[in-house]
Amino acid sequence: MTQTATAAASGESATQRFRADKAGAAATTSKERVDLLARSVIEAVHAAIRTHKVTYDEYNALKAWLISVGENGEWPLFLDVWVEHVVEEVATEHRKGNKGTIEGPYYVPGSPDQGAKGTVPMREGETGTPLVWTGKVTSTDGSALPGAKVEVWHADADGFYSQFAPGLPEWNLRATFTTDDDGSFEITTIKPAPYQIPTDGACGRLIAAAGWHAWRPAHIHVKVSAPGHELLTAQLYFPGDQHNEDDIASAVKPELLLDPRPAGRGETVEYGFVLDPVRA
Ligand code: MBD
Ligand code: FE
Repeated sequence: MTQTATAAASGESATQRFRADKAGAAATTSKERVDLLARSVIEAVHAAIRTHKVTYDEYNALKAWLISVGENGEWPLFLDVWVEHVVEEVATEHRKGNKGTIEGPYYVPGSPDQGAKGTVPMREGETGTPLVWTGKVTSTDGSALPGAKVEVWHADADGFYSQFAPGLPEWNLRATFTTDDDGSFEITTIKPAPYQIPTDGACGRLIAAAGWHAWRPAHIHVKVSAPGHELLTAQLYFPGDQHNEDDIASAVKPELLLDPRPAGRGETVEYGFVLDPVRA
């Protein structure tokens, strides 16, 4: 593989993905909401300028940086890392079932369906500790949800997501599972590694300029859906990861920590999902 992953290339892919799946939402926002929210955000910027006595040099540095975020296609990355976690918190505060967390920029719908039990598509000799994950999807009243969809996606050992980094098979480490009659599923994959967001683009330059770090803890993304229930978007994390406490995307919650145990050549873990019925 001679191609290298760049922030601009993964940013461009994330931007295209967003345009294809979600860009239509603008049409449904009323004039009154746009007026309220745009004014509120602009006034928050004014307040920061007054409080910190922002200079023209700083204003021009911001302008240059914002231009490069767009040029690098990094608006999905910037928003999902520094803003989405609060949107998710507000959107799901009524729920009684599973905690969720942010989706991030690298979801792709339509991954191959493996039935109730199977292995996530991966390359021959894919690097990483094998992980067998069993669980059950239920409703908040405890009833099993057969036919629920459990979509999973995660990075490889080098921190790359298929369809956003070059040289990976299209559906590498992406799959959909469908729960069987008692709501259960069994997923075989590999444990992902801690993940660094791209450092060679505009978001990376912000991180370096501010003296932050670019790390997220190792995580497996999931979307769990069933008829009559709210879609659950979450990520699962591993105990002891040094970035569980300082995730750059602020997306770790204690309810989302797995508890894997050694088994054979790999590890095994049990984790199920409780979905909220759609509100009347
Ligand atoms: C990721 O893999 C991710 O999950 C988030 C939220 C942001 C950047 C990369
Ligand atoms: Fe991720």
